[in-house]
Amino acid sequence: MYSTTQTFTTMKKNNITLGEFIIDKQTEFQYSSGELSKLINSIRLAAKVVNYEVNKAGLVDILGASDNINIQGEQQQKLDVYANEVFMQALINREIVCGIASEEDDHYITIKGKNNDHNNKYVVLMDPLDGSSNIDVNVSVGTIFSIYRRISPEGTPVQEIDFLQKGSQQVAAGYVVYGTSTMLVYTTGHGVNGFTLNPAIGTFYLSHPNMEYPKDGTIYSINEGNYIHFPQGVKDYLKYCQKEEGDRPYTSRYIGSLVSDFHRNMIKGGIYIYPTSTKAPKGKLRLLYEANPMAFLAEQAKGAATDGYQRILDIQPTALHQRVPFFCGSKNMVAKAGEFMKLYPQDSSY
Ligand code: AHM
Ligand code: MG
Repeated sequence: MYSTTQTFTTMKKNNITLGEFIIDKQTEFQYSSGELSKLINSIRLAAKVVNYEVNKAGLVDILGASDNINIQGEQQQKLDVYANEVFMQALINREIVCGIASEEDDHYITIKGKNNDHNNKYVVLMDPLDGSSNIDVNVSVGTIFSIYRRISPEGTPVQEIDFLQKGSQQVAAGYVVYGTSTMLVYTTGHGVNGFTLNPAIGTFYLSHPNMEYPKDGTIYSINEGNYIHFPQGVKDYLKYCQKEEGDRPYTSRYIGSLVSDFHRNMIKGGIYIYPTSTKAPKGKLRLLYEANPMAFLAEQAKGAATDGYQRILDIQPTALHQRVPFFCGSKNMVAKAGEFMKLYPQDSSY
């Protein structure tokens, strides 16, 4: 039983809100004009709005597919469309970015600044609601975001090259997981911090400071239903995971929501793999909206992310909706999977 004083001390210690944290950390940014802080604040706001909607998804007529088909030919769920609009609006209204690219939209959009100019410095890339197959069935989904400084001259409209930067150029990235509790986890290149939403008052609190992957893990996350379509290196690695030796066999855990699988593996230690396959020769995940932000977070959390051969963050993007195979997780596990991959030539179709 805590005494009144103890309870008070404990609450005080844990009481840092995301808003306070953002202000505290503002000086860590290379160019500390406050714009990046405002940007993360607007993502915080949008996350709360989407969280509210996700949580009552079963109560209103919002479930089910909408009529739109996105650029990858996939049917968008209503909630995907809604989340896309909320994040877009939150960023557009604050007039702090010069452009946004979304997994749900075919093209990037150009945004003017406060004085109807093109002076804003940042671009945002996002997957507003990832894990769409889980929306209708009350399983965790997530939002993923990625932020870069533009490379085209300020004062001119944003260009495609601003979005096609290597992942290593990201200035911030993060995700929101709408799970048993809702968390916002992000990095600005100084480690990874996680904030849990108190839904009663709509405030995110710092609950997971300095998140780090265990160096090793015992969880592997992959859609094994695709096994026969996987490259031989992946098949061999899976057999290695299942072999009885040392701390193996590993446990298989696969939610089918990247954000949730990543989040669990970062906390417990594990590897997430979405490889190429004969069904999806380039993999399924998008380099810009999914792999790059998660890879930045993984490295900041002392984990690793590769395409099976090379570091994700070193890949030069060539198209907005480019796909990439993705191996992400505890450092030693990603390295081990890479050893198996390297025994076979890299698939030339990728
Ligand atoms: P989405 O952007 O259409 O939701 O697809 C990405 C999702 C990831 O969150 C998840 O890990 C993966 O697709 C699951 O794919 P699959 O159902 O093929 O295993
Ligand atoms: Mg997605």
